[in-house]
Amino acid sequence: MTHQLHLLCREARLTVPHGENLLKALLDGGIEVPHLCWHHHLSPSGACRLCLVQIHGQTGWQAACTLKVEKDLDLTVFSPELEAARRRLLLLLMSENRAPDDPASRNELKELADRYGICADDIQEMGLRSLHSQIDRQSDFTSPVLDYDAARCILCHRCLKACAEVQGKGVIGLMGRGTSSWMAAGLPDWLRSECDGCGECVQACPTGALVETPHQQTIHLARTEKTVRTTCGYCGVGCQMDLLVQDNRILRVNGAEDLWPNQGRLCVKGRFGFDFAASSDRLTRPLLRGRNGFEPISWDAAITLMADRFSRIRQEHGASALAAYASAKCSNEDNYLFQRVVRTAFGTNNLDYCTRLCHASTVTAMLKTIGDGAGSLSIGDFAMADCLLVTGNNMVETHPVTATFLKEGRRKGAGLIVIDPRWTPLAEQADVWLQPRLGSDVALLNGMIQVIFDEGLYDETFIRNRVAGGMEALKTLRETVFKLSMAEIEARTGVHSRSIRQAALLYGRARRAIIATGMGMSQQQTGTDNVLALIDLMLLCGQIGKAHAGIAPPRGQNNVQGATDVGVSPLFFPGYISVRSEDQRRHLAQVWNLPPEQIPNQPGLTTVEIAQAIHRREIRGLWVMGENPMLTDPNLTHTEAAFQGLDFMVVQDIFMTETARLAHLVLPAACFAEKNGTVVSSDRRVLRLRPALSPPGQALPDWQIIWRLGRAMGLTLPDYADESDIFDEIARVTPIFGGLSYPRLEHEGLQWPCPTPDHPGTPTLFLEGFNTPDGKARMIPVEPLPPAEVPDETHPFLLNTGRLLYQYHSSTLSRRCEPLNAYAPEAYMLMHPLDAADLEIGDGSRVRVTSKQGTLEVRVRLDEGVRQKELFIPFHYHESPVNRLTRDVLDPYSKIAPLKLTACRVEKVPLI
Ligand SMILES: Nc1nc2c(c(=O)[nH]1)N[C@H]1C(S)=C(S)[C@@H](COP(=O)(O)OP(=O)(O)OC[C@H]3O[C@@H](n4cnc5c(=O)[nH]c(N)nc54)[C@H](O)[C@@H]3O)O[C@H]1N2
Ligand SMILES: Nc1nc2c(c(=O)[nH]1)N[C@H]1C(S)=C(S)[C@@H](COP(=O)(O)OP(=O)(O)OC[C@H]3O[C@@H](n4cnc5c(=O)[nH]c(N)nc54)[C@H](O)[C@@H]3O)O[C@H]1N2
Ligand code: SF4
Ligand code: SF4
Ligand SMILES: [Mo]
Repeated sequence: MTHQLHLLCREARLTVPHGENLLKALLDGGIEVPHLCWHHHLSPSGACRLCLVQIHGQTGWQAACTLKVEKDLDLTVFSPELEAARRRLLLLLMSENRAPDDPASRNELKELADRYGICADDIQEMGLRSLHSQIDRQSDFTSPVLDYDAARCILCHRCLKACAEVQGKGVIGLMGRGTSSWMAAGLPDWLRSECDGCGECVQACPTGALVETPHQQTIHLARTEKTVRTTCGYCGVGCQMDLLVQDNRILRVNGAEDLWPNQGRLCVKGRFGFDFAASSDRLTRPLLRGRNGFEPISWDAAITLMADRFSRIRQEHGASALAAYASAKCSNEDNYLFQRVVRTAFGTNNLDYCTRLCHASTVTAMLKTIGDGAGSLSIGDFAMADCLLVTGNNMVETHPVTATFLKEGRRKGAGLIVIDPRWTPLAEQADVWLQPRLGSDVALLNGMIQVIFDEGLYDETFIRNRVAGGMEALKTLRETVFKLSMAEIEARTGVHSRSIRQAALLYGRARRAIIATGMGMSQQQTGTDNVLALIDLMLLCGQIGKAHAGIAPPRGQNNVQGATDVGVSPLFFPGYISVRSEDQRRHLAQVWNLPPEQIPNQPGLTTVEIAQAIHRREIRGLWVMGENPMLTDPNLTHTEAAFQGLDFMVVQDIFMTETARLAHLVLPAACFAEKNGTVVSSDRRVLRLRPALSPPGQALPDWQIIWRLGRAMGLTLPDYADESDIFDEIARVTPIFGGLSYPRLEHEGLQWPCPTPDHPGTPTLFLEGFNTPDGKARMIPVEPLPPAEVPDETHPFLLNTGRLLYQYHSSTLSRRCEPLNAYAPEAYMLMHPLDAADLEIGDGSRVRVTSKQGTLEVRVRLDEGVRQKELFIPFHYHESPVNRLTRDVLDPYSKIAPLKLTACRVEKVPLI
């Protein structure tokens, strides 16, 4: 239903949907109604009253932002009286504003004052200034990332609402009373509050009362060179952002309003984690390792050397003696060209990347059951579902912007189940937090499935219509899950059956439930089984194949989704087509202009298998683009020995990493902010990267390095004019990208599959059928295996590893950003206070942690959020390299390593 707004003052008419906010309707209709406290992402407060309107037939004036359009209205927005009232209100607000102009921040109040021709004398005449200067409103300059200057604050409440309503944090409150009140982040100050530094409040502030601390003194809006819209270079949420550039440096980042996937929201890394790009540590020239360390060489010499050495290894030992790691930090264009060159110049499918240590088991289980390994839904669905099950995923810290949508859903009443052996910030908000023993998820999930059977909560129609085998499959599942009694499940998981039941009922009774599954589930020796059990639960309850329901494995790196989409895989060509497909091999050969035989058609080795094959001297040459396995691969001592034995190793990175130090040749690449290209987010959205900076020194965009090598190794690669040419080639050989092109992605991303130029993209997968040959899903029942790693007398603890909000993987980027380090400067190990008491270890003391694989030292943090006899260490810190401890035995199906489960002992380090 729509209504008519008749603006008597303008002789204008607007047609407006029923229930629309009146101010928004007027603004959308091009009527420039003055306003300060209102923002279309926030609930209206009517605090500034500048948007006063007169509605005919009603007495008095009303703030348009507080009204909904529920019938046709005749109204006046501009009249001499209304304008005079606005001017008075502005004078009052200006009189509270005592700070000088700030060249670094936009000031909407000042802009309005200018519009109304208000000058300093006018304010003086009000006689209010002296009164306000006596009021004690407290500023706060303690946060590492923001300053609050009370003298600029007009109490519009936008920051408070942004923190509470958009980010779901509720850190900011109002202190004091009346005109002497001010905004504060808890007690005693911003630094020691719950604020996590996301900066949403800064972005919302209309007057510059809240500003970013970093670079505040340098930014000069009038001197800003450009603002560049691009995609965040950290995690797989894919936030759209505007980089403000001055003197070839990024000085500020804002979320791009009204675009998916983030709708203007950012987290602390996206907003404050950019200084690495300008770091003086950046690699600027190709470097060759000689007797006296690394020496600079020319690009031509570097490429010739690389081509010669890799070609020689291939001639002497065969194509399978070469291998390559691609990068989820690089664009689709980089990765596509990388796999093309590795397949055709190296001649091998020994081609993998960090996804193998990440969601490999999730993807394997999803491919087996529903035929597609990508998230089935869109990020906005987290705010639309009525039940959210988050398992093995610390979403608030690792996908912070996705978590804001989840919290929005929660505020609308969605149930929340969290499954994690360790406390996470989301556990606090959950209806049920199940805290199973590390590695006991199959038993736990089978317990939940038992409850669904007992209560008859399964979706028979869905099972009959959409699951292969129908009711027979249901029977098999029932037989399998009931093999263990609930008492045995309690004993294995350490979770009370009452909680298992509560969680199962919440999920089983939901109308639209979403599962988010993360590393706790996938990085296990039984990773594939874990996710199979989870999918059994989902299929049993029919919670996929409809809107606002399904499974979302929040993808990790900024382009981990895209890298496999475009063919970085030992198993798949671009578009998830098997390397054994002769049809696709022929099609690729035609596009790549070479004989089909030049494209290898046998599966290659995976990441950890490659390291193991290097150890056996079966692989002798390795090209690493944008990965740092010397901190991130399991069992580092083994990996290190392997890499040291290589005949030739090239590392292409933006910094001299732990891995680069072992290389023969190090190549300098451009970083995300210096690149043109595309990436794919967790929800299959193909998004643009745009260059904001020029690369330092001789550093080059990755694809150009790859192209040069390919040519030097004898390939006839096209003379791509730019990245969009490469993208067009990707679209030709990748059916799910078939309808995409740079012009279509210019404004906003599109979600694959998008097979034709007129296809609108696909927000929800499987509405019609699954990606299996018969369109039906497979239920694959699993029984819990006996744990492969059990604590014993010598190694009585189980170690869990993972992430912190402020650091990112091997921290090559995040530790070069001061604001992030200010929050998380050093490594620590979480240990239960009772375990610490047994070992007489105090909070903050240093300990040595030893597994069968290796040892490290770290400081202890006592924490009741871990179970007794379990430990947690983040893997971001090279001083305490967790992967010295972890194992490299593999899940047989996905080849993932059990990074979340290592038996260890803990000893006090004697004080010297
Ligand atoms: N700040 C930050 N954000 C990141 C990253 C980063 O390095 N820093 N990395 C990105 C990448 S690549 C990825 S893959 C994602 C990963 O994001 P997440 O999946 O959230 O990754 P983790 O923190 O490694 O592990 C998640 C949780 O699994 C739990 N867990 C451990 N063992 C078990 C178990 O046996 N069962 C269950 N149910 N849970 C268990 C851990 O306690 C932990 O809370 O994050 C991305 N985002
Ligand atoms: N113990 C333990 N180990 C883990 C995990 C865990 O939870 N626990 N998680 C695993 C997971 S999920 C993942 S994804 C992996 C991550 O493992 P990695 O991918 O090895 O981790 P990063 O530190 O992100 O490495 C990326 C590298 O790319 C470089 N880089 C950044 N941008 C560019 C660019 O544009 N071009 C080039 N050429 N280089 C660039 C960075 O400097 C950095 O050296 O770690 C895994 N290892
Ligand atoms: S920075 Fe983020 S968490 Fe901190 S007060 Fe502002 S909105 Fe809230
Ligand atoms: S949530 Fe991820 S993509 Fe978004 S700003 Fe944070 S790190 Fe960047
Ligand atoms: Mo990852």
